[in-house]
Amino acid sequence: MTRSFPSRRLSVIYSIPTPSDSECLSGLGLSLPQNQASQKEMVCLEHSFDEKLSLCFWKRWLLEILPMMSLTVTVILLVLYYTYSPTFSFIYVGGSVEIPNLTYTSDLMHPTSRTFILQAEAVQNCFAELYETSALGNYYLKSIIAAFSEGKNGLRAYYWSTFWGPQDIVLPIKNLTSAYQKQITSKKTLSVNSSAETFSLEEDFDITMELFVSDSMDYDVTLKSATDLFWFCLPVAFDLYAKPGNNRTLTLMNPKKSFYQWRLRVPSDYVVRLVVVTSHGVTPGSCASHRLSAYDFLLPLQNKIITRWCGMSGAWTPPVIRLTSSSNVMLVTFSLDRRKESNILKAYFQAIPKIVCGGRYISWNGTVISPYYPSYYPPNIDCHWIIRAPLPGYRLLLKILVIQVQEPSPGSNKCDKDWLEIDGVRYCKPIAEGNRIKEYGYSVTINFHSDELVTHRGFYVEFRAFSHMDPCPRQFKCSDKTCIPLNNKCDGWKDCTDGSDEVDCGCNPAEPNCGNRKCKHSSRPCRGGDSCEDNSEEEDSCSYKSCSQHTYKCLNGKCPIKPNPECDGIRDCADGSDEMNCACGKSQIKKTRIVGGEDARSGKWPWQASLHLGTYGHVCGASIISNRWLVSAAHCFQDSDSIRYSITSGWTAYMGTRIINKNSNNHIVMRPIKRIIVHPYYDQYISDYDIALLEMEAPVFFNELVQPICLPSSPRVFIYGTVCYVTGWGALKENSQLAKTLQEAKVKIINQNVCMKLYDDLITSRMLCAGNLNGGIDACQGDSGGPLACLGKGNRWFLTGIVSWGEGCARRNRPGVYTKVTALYDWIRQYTN
Ligand code: 4AZ
Repeated sequence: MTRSFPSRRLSVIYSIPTPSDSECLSGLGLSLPQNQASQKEMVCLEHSFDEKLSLCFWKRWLLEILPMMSLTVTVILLVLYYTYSPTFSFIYVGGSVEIPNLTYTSDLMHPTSRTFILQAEAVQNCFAELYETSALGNYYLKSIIAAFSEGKNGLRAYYWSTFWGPQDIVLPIKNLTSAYQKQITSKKTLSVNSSAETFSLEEDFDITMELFVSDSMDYDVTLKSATDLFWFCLPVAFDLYAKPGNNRTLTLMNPKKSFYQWRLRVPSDYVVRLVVVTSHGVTPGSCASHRLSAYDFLLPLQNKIITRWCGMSGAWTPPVIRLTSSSNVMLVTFSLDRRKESNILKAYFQAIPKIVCGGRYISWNGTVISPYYPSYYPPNIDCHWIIRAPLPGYRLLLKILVIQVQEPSPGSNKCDKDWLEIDGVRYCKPIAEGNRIKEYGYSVTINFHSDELVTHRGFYVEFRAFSHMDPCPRQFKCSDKTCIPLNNKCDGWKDCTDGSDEVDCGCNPAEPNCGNRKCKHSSRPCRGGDSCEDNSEEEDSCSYKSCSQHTYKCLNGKCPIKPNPECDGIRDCADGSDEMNCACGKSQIKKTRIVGGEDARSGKWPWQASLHLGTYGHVCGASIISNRWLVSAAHCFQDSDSIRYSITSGWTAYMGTRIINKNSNNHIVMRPIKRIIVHPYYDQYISDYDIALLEMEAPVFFNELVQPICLPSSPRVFIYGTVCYVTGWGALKENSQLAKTLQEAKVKIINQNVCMKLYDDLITSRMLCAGNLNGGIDACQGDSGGPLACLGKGNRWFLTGIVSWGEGCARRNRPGVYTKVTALYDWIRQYTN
């Protein structure tokens, strides 16, 4: 069937304007199903062959009479058409139907597969039969099945139906389609037989339909393909499926086309989580040239957008963003300006179990968060919580720490789209610091609603019970009347902003407390150096237990009972092997940022190296672990579009330096890098195994400013509260300049489970988190590869972590993530022993 249509008529809202001078328009004239593109080529060829034959026979007639006749007829038709016809335009509607009794198979994921084509034809014919025999039959053009997915009870098909008609048929189309839900249910079987397979819609199948309108931003390319008019400029489409536990990647590096789409699917009882790691080229700003959109559907429908980033290409990198769908599918579209360089998209998706939100809490304190926080909450969700104080007489205090939800419609003051509702009051806009805390009664009701469009990070609310007689029940009351968990009292860390949790800990100022409610007795040091009063220090130096992967093993094969026995100044192994190879980790200070840190004193961190690349200067940090080897982060050596970071030549390590680019110091040591060994399992998308070993061209000679740090062996444990410092010349704040003087910052090791929650399960067993959950102190850009050094019992520093990643720098609840050195000890030793 060949049809051509005037292309200049536009339509609104439900109809999609036909682009008039798109490059795709040239060559228009035939309309065939998307999956019959090759057939179209054949038709074109046959036409030109026929024309050649006809030319000989009808030459005169064709040249003289026919042009005159056809011109006259065309003019008459055009006059009649424009005089009498109402304004017609294309009307596209998209939706999905679920067909029970049919199962989704992997073949149905690929539009070019035979299974897909046959199954799609069966459903398309069903639509055609229904619409063509309806009152709107004259306007109906065709239906196209664009995709299939696993439905709740069968097969879900995603369709576009195209009409050509006046605007006033939009409403009837909607009504008709709703009516079809019932009609299709009682329809006769539609089957497609082929020699190999039979696809049929059962006689009593139950179809559920949804009717939507296409998203005008992404319609142009997607619909072009869907409606076949523009088959020759099909978007590049990827169909992906992730099983639970798998991460599937979506990557584009300097793409050659200008429109890409990914149809993401997971099993029907899961939802899709999309993690966008990098999207260079997509910045805040205009949507005209670049946009990255995610839809809660497999078609680009305007009322199914979860989120969209727009803009011009540039250096802006959004933080890692996580989005969640409300069902088992998501469509991601990336539209870009090919003329701009360095367009990059790095993302992956995974199947995550659907959560049931809401519940009842009876608790002294706790948190209520939006579903999947800090991932974007899914569209179309309602949650209901009831919180109650544990005892009568107590009231609840709620603090809204984060609220980022879809804001109301322009001009509306009411929260009419997404909202958090606490005791009947709706919140949907940012709240001023002073208005975040409110007192409620004995119990409080919290509701959360998200509509089907546009989602954000959501909300994070802390609650605690209190009474005026007992302001901090089961908690410690700081002098400024804030409450902190009892465990944080005298743990060696200032948790109250005024530090009142670390006074009255039974230690005098000269003997500061060292955690576990113990004091550091400088006057009565434990054997091997100043340390905390800890019975383990006084243990029988040669008591052993049975060995396991969690125990330290002496060279003689025995395993001391004592945790972390190596290099603590005490001979715990009878063969003394725990104290061999301990010429490391000693600070050599003679006299006496990172974000939120301070200038380091000269010689305090003698293992810190600065890695320079050619003329770029300082790029990453590293740690000296022996006279030939440095340890750094694998991500420092990943090539970019314009810079070959992976090539050894060009890299130089500077050691014994405190102020960058200042060569006045005689102790400064420079060594070219001879070999870069990136961990073979390094995963650039999630920064797993983010470690690299660098072999120096020539060995270094140690001096007071150049020393190796101790490597902690695999069984070593760094308990919460261990004193750790991160050091480097990285940015002093997010997106700002590098530091000139080496910065140091004291950070806390953060519990792995807590960090997993904060980072949405992105923390693997090769990572550890450290920082301050209140924000303000952290590593930052340029610190990567540098050391997180923790003090061991023998007053030696151990390389506990390697600066790897984190969301921004020094943000609240976004601690720094480090490569966990103990997890990779054997790999390091394999090369560097
Ligand atoms: C970086 O880009 C980087 N806040 C390093 C550390 C952190 C963030 C970014 C942690 O090198």
